[in-house]
Amino acid sequence: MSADLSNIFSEELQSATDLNGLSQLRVKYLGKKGIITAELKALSALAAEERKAAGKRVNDLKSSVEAALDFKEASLKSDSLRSKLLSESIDISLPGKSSGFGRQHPLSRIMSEITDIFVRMGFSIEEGPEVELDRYNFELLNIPKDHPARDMQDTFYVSDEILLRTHTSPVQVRVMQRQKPPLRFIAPGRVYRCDADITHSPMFHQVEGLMVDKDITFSNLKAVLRTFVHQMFGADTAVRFRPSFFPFTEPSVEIDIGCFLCGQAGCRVCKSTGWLEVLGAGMVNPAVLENVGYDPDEYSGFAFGMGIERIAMLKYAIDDIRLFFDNDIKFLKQF
Ligand code: FA5
Repeated sequence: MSADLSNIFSEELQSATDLNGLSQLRVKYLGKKGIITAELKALSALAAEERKAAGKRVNDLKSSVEAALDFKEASLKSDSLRSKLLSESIDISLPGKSSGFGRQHPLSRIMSEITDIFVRMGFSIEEGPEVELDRYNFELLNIPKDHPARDMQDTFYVSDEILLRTHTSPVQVRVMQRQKPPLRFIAPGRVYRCDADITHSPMFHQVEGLMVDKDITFSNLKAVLRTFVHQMFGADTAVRFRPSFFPFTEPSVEIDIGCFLCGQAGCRVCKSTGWLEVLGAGMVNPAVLENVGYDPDEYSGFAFGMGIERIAMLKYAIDDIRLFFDNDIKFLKQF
């Protein structure tokens, strides 16, 4: 009887081709009401002398059925894993998804080029607040209230005494108030003016520069700024110092460079003049030195200030300042 059962089980085991069928088979033979379970129960009805041999047969059968079921289950599981892996195989020849490389914004690049040049000439870097007091932005720079020079810089006021700085020049005053000469620093940063067209933005960047010591002369100003222009725009660039006016410098100059776009022949960018304006500068007005407690008979200095967007526009031949702030990836990718 057990030999028959064993054969029947073997056939059924062979025809179980998935885990579900196998589990039904396990219930059929070994479950509570299973065939082998029933045989085990039936042992108690046998006479004692038969029970031992019959018990051994049934138990052997039970063990071999269990072992066969476990073996088949393991092999079905590994088959299904194998076919799952095959069906999910990864094509490693497909190109990966590129996340793209970032790059520096053109204004940040120009800003670091400028700061690098001055740091190489021994200038340190200072900072000042963007929300500034009228006192520092104007008064201590020799621009009293109601002075017509205030019209040169259209100002965003927070209150009567507080404003968004219109230039980086207040950093001159702040540093001079807290340090004694010799001074040699630049102050890069954001500034704000109520001004907007294709060459003017309400927020833009400037780099201020100041050098104060005994015996600083206009020759020092010329040497430092000529060196800057040559390193920034090329050693052959023509430089011109043209008289100008700023209340905080006396004398004051605008520094023009020969237009490198047309080789000074005259073009749309230089408005046919052959020259491009890049910097404002001058000898620090003695009135400003006095305002910060320096003795103008003992100390003298020069200061300069430039617009970063303007320099970037010239260097990269960009004719609309708004392109810097639109953050259009097609524009930014070109630098
Ligand atoms: C000044 O701001 C002076 N503080 C510069 C200075 C410093 C002179 C130290 C002497 C000594 P000005 O107003 O010209 O100067 O501005 C300097 C530069 O800022 C300009 O040449 C221009 O390049 C840039 N600029 C001015 N307004 C804007 C604007 N709205 N958008 C973009 N750039 C601007």
